[in-house]
Amino acid sequence: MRILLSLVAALFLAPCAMAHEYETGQLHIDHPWSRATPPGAPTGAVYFAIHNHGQQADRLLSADSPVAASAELHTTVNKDGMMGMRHMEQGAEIASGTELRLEPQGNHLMLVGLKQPLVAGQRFPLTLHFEKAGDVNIEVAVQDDAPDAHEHHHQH
Ligand SMILES: [Cu+2]
Repeated sequence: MRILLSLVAALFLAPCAMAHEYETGQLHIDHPWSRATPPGAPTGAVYFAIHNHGQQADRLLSADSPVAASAELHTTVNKDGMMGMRHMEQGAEIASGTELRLEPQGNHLMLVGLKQPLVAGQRFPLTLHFEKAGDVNIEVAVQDDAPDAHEHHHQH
């Protein structure tokens, strides 16, 4: 029950449109955001950081969102000078005391088969599936540009 309550509290105590975060059990999810997409774009990407401040490792297994046919965890790889993306089929482990960062040019959650354009200023729901923490519902803020990495930790 405490997990549910703290999640609800995080939703209502985040009045700032540019910065929001979620606390669920051992995991802290910082500012999920997505870049706006042009009409007809087939894919989008979601970025956020997950910090595990618990004693046990957890694993982000998969995700889904009503705005896309599927959501895949991708890592960016440089193969012979060609940038490519690889689907992390086993998900990504978040060891105790570490952070999993999804950010431009790095790991990201790819929205495949976008059903609607992602419009700056709007939000859309996303469900993260964790091995231990279970399903966590978050909202992704759509932005024109990347949030200032230094500022958004302190905005409230
Ligand atoms: Cu990708």
